[in-house]
Formats: sequence, C-alpha cells, structure tokens
Amino acid sequence: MDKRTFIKTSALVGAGSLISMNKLTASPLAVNSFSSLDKIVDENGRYFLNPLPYDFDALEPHIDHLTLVIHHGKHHAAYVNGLNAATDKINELIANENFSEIKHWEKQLAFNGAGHFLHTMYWNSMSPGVSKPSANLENYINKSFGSFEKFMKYFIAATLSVEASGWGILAFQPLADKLVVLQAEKHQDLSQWMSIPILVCDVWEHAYYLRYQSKRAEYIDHFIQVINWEMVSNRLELLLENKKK
Ligand code: MN3
Repeated sequence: MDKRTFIKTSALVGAGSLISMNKLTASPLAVNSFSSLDKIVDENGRYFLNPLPYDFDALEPHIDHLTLVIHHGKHHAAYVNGLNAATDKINELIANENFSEIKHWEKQLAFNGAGHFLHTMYWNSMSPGVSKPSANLENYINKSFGSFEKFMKYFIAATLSVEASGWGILAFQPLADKLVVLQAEKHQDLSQWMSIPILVCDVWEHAYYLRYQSKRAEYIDHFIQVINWEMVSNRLELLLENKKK
C-alpha cells in the first residue's frame, strides 16, 4: 500500500467509525415503535420513500403488481416530495418571519404529511403469507370490540362506508387504554395522522366571541399569556419516555 492509498483508506475508516458512532448516539431516539417499524425519515431526518418491504408481485392475486408500482412509486413518492417541499418552505417562512403564505403551506404540510405517514403504515400493514395478532393485540381487540370476529365486521363496514377518498383506521387511544376504529375522509382535514398534539389553541368562535368578538388575533395574543408550559413540557416528557421503550 503506497502512502496515498494509506491516507485515503485511513480517512475512509475514520469516516466510517464516525458514522457508526453517530448511529450509536442516535439509537435511543431511532429505536422506537414508529421509526423502526414504519420508517418515514432517513438518517438525516429528511422524509424519504422507504422501499416496499416485499416484491411488487408478492401480494398477488390480492393486490396486483401494477397497482403497487404506481401507488408506491408515483402516488406515495409525490407525498414525500410534497412534504419535503412544504417543510423547506415553512422553514424559510420561519427564518424570514414572513407568514403571509402560511395557510397554503400548512395545508400542504398536512396533506402530504398525512399521505406519507399513512402510506408508510399501509405498506407495512400488508404482507405475503399468513400472520396472526399477538396475544396482547387480541386482548385489546376483545376488550375494545367484544371479539375478533366482531372487530373485523366493524372494521370492514367502517372502511367500506368512508365517503369518497380516505382511510379505514384501527388506532390505539392511549388515554382511554383501548382501540378505536376511525374513518379518515380527506386525510388532510384531519391534519397529520401519527403526529401527537402537545399544545392546542381552540379558535372556534365559542372560545372567544363573548369577549373578543371577531378579533381572533387579540384572543390568541391573550391565550399565549396563559399557556401552561409545565403541562406542555410534561406531555413531551411522557412521549419521550414512551419512545425509549
Ligand atoms: Mn393511496
């Protein structure tokens, strides 16, 4: 090995160990049920299109090859691109403190974000071959819906009757400690699924009209004076705790 090759090789080895060290440091955050099972960001935190966890024809004859090619490679990819574009644009608005286009970009963020997260979960919700719910999942299904058969009938009926475009969703409601079945019509109207709120401000008129009438801005200015940051922090702490498990 000549000197030049040696330097080049050592530099590469150095870079390699740096990368694996970063991975190690990042592991408590990276290893959690959402990111490890349903990967939505790459190692730089950028939204990305994870390859399908099976071949395009693996689900035949139930879900056909061509549908998967177009659905994953075109539709899902468009959500990922749209989400990165909206995120970049919003970062730009924040940097410039110019929020004149915020409504448009928040809609883009919700539409593409919900699209990306739900599609990622959708691909991983299917697999070739036979699989069964765990004992824990079955217990929760029984507790929440009576029996597995009743749950399946309910899930099918709810999903079948989603108006126009949307999703049928089985979700865990941690505060009630039970499962629920939900319909998402136009997923963007329900904001980004799988994002967990930690601070909310009610801007329905009933929240401020008596005092502030049509002056929503004045109400929001007052709302922020009374935010319980301790509670907001606690919510985040609890979520971070759960992420580590
Ligand atoms: Mn789709």
